[in-house]
Amino acid sequence: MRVLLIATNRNNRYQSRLNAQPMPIGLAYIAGHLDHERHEVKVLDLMFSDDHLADVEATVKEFQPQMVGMSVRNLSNHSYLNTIWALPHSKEVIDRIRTISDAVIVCGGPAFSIMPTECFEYLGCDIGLAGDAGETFAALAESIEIGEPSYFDLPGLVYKKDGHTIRNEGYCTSAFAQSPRLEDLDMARYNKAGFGIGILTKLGGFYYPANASDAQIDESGWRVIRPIDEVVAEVKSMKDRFDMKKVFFVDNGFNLPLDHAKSLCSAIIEADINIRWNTCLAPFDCDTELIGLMKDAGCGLVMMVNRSGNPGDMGSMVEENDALAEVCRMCDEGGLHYNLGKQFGEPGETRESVDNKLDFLRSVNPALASLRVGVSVMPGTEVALIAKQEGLIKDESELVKPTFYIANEVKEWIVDYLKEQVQSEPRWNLS
Ligand code: B12
Repeated sequence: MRVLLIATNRNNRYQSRLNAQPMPIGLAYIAGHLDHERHEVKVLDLMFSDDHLADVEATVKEFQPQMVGMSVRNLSNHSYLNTIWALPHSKEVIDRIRTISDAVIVCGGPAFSIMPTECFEYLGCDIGLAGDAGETFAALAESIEIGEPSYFDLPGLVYKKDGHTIRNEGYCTSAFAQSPRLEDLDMARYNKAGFGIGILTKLGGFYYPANASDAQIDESGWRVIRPIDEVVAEVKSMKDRFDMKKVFFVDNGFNLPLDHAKSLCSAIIEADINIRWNTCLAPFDCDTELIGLMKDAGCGLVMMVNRSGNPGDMGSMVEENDALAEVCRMCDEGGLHYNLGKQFGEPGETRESVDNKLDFLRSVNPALASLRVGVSVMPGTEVALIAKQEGLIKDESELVKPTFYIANEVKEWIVDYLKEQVQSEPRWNLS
């Protein structure tokens, strides 16, 4: 069967400022799990297209796919000041394919998996798969090829039956036993794209998607945790194959658990790979030994995941800030650059808590501080619940569109105030 895989992401920024074109690693895993002896597979990545819809049309006309797999990465850019909703762009792609092809269109990806039913209905695809879908997409391709309708019981599947959208319980899960297939991507360009080419190390189930059921997370609390020797071997092989200078260890908390992080750094140092890398650091449970090892192993920059505590409860905010300040101090002393994110306008926010956050940012020394106006509300979160109670949304399904929560107490002045504050701080970015 002819299978066309499309990476639809065209966002090229992180926090609306830094150059970031993340290689579509999820789609590469999907391609890596397909049986290439059995199927003819083509990959179309829209990231660098000048005219993406024309490229879609030309590829579909020429390749005549019978099945199309589309990766939907971002719901939006989550910026209040310059909001870009990403889903309409994926919908446009589907609409264009429909005008020239009867292929079965299957959507998945990080954004899709956060709101599978809503994305399915908005996008108008034929099938959706929520979760890590390497093996499941491959199984679906086999079933579709032989015309077998038995796939309707797959976990995480979304489809239409008698005019109604049905979403099967759970999520697709993957053992990540196959490597991502990178040869169809423009690796030379991704090599220069900022942040580094993604290499999966581990992902925490607690963060993705916000409302994930336990089915997607194993007993250790991780969605994926790859063996250290496998990660090191992949870095080596990617460096040899693509002359890679920089990678991004895909992980929401590289330092968790601490022993694992130290072992990975030591293995990288021992293997003498000599590569620069970036990653995400959880702002707690860290020590100076790890920071030293990270630096020695080639780490250039860490992104700190935002955890503000509860602005309505000064105690919890001070606690979070103390833990974060401690990690920042370790990074400053160890010479490790870090980016920090802070949200303003959370539930309970007041003038005092805003000033407290600003004082905190002035007390540390990040390479870039991302100040974000409002909370971009995600389903299944506490803010979503409050947004509903306060009438900002009627139902969480509305969150398929960008929705920002800004506490009433600061709403009137927060944008002007923050704009004024960032003017004197060149390394602060407001979005
Ligand atoms: C690492 C990361 C980054 C790094 C990327 C670095 C790099 N070089 O790759 C950086 C820091 C740059 C980044 C930036 C941003 N990110 Co980010 N990022 C992540 C993170 C932690 C991991 C993504 C990843 O690589 N996963 C590993 C791969 C293997 O998994 P995957 O992509 O999900 O693919 C699997 C499934 O989704 C599925 N799948 C994928 N494609 C397809 C296709 C089909 C057909 C099917 C069936 C299935 C399928 O199967 C895959 C294999 O298992 C996720 C959160 C998370 N824990 O997942 C957020 C996440 C993807 N990011 C997100 C966002 C919002 C952003 C930003 C917009 C933030 C901002 N304010 O600027 C930017 C956008 C950047 C851009 N230009 O697009 C959101 C996207 C969804 C949303 N809420 O809108 C996520 C999900 C976080 C969240 N929970 O909100 N990010």
